[in-house]
Formats: sequence, structure tokens, C-alpha cells
Amino acid sequence: MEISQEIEIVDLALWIKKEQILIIGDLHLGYEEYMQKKGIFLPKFQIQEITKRLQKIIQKTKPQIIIINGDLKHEFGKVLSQEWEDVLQLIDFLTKNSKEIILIKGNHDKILGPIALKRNIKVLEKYEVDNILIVHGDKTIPTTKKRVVIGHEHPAIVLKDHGKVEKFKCFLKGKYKQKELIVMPSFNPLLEGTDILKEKLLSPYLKDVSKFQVFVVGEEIFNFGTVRELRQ
Ligand SMILES: [Mn+2]
Repeated sequence: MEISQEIEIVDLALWIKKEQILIIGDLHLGYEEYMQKKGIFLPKFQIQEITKRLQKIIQKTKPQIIIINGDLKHEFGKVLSQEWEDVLQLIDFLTKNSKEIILIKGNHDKILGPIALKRNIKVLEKYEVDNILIVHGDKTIPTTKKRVVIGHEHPAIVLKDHGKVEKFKCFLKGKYKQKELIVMPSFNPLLEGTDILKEKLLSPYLKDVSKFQVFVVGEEIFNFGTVRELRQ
């Protein structure tokens, strides 16, 4: 589904047709290990699931460039070798499937340098293409571009259907100052996200989202109207 002119939602990714750029965000690899240290045990399946899901998206789009819009890794610091392997495995998979990979720095990506060096990929604060700025969204960045794509927020929405309550990841589209703002969900299956109807929002790009349009990611993409309509 087209969310903005020439920008399409493909599952949990954004696809800029004209430039053949695929954007994914907030992978938070190593999240299980992080939770494990806190005493919460999660099955270790995210890398397989992420790769499988990405494969389908890549088959559909065949991108030239893949942009990871921040928070590739959940926690750096004393990184276990297994976690490094996951990160490198994912990067190798993406390298095989595109001409160029760009990592945009997120607030969790403190030491991406060694990975970038090891695999010869670019790490940037932001990426600009056509009239679009792509940035993680933990801080605002000045731009002359008319459209801004961010991650960081992990937007999701809780829907009730016949007494069943389920959380769905979603995209948001609204305004930031005079610009169009698109917010992407997290690509990590373990991170369901922030309920945008109830929870406090994180990104300085987001103040009042009541006029934002909600695009729910299910089997297909569904346009659910505005946040305000959903609150009623
Ligand atoms: Mn973040």
C-alpha cells in the first residue's frame, strides 16, 4: 500500500520505488540476551524469523540499497560472540541481496564502527534522497527535505475483536512542522511496540499524534484512519 507518493509499505518495511531503496528499522538484535540478563527467558528465534520475513520482502522488491534506520543491535558493550554472529549474519544476508547497505545510527547503536569496518558498510547520522530525510528519530535533525521517515518509536495499536485483544504493529503518517512525517514500526518480532493510543510517546518528532493516520500491519496493510477516530 502506498503511504506517501512513491513510498510503499511492504510488510514492516518501506519501499521507495523510484530509487529502489528498502528501509527497515529497529531490529534490536540481541534483545533475548538482554532480557535473559534481567532474568526473563525468551526463545532464541529472532534472527531466523527476521531473515525469513526479510527474504519475502526482498523477493518482492529487489532493492539496490537497503537502509537500516537505527537500533540494529539492542545493547552493545560486553557483547557475546553469539550476538556478534547474529549481527554479521544479518548483514551478510543483506549484502547478498543488495548493492549497498547503509546503517543509520540509533540511540542503541553506540559502537557500530567495528561492524561497519569488518563488513565495509556505511554508518551515517542521516540519509537524504529526493525530497526525503531518513533518520532514526531519537533527536530531531534540521533538513530542507519535505518528508521525514523515522523509527525509534515502535508504534503499535491494540485492537479488540470479539473479545480477543491483540497488538499490531503500525505505521503512522502525519505532520512535523511543515513536513510530512512517516513513523516506521520495529522489525523485531519480540518487540511488539508502544500502544500509540495509550502510552507516552518517545520521539521529539511526535507531540500530538491525534491527526496522524494509522496503517496497521497484518496479513495485509490496513488504513485505520486517524488516531483521534480510533480513540473514540
Ligand atoms: Mn531507538
